[in-house]
Amino acid sequence: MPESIVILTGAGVSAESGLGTFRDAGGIWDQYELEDVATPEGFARNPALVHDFYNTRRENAALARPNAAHEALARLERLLPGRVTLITQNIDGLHERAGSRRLYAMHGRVDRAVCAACAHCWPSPPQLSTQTACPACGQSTCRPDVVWFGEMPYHLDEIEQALRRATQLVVIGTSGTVYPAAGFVEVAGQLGAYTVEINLGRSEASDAFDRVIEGPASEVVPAWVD
Ligand code: BJW
Repeated sequence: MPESIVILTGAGVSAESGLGTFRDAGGIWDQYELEDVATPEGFARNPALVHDFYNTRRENAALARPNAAHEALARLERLLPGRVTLITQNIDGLHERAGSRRLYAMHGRVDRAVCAACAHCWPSPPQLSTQTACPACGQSTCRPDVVWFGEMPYHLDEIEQALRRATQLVVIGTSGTVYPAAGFVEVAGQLGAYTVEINLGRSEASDAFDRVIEGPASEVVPAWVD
């Protein structure tokens, strides 16, 4: 079977670019209630709060730079054409900016907006608000194009295909607590893939992996790639 490497990344891969993780001490969920800012119900209750939250994160993402881990993963894709698929839970766009192209952003992109009325999707202005009009239908029902709890992640069919083909699954910088991504190690492992976790420390999912490499992504990922 030809080698097919699937990589899943989470917030930890962007931590050394200065973007906060969610569940580490002092992380995003220590500052905000996730029910308020990352659910459709929270957005319905207080859209201004949710817009503020994502406007700040959009600005932080735009100011951030890809780090050595993002760059190494883009290099791996160029070294093994057609054999590397990157799945990210991150909305920050740093993998794309590092040069990754075979990429599925399963939780969306903070630099895109979507209209809740007509589903039109377009590059977000720096500040979205309850006044922003959809360029297609004119309604002021815009939201960031990200996936909240209770919503269906993007590209699940393509991701399932990639997991079925995978000979190796490498999971980098994610706590393994949010589904369906948290279940990918079981799916790929049951289908015979060799599974590797790269994380600062052990995660809730570590026991499910064939190999666990502990350390900062910006050091461990380039060492694993090269
Ligand atoms: C480093 C590092 C360094 C730090 N180097 N490492 C029970 C069973 C199954 C499912 C459910 C269930 N109950 C509820 C559900 C569904 C729910 C869910 O999973 N809930 C759980 C909390 C239990 N999931 C959903 O609702 C999803 N949709 C869904 O399931 O649809 C139905 C469906 C059915 C069947 C098939 C498929 C689908 C949608 C989930 C949407 C998540 N959205 C968020 C926010 C939106 C985007 C945004 O604002 O950014 O996505 S939540 C947040 O968590 C964000 C992240 O992408 C996601 C994962 O976080 P991540 O990346 O793992 O970050 P952290 O902070 O948790 O971890 C960071 C890690 O990095 C740590 O381990 C550190 O150690 C490490 N680290 N520095 C290396 N330098």
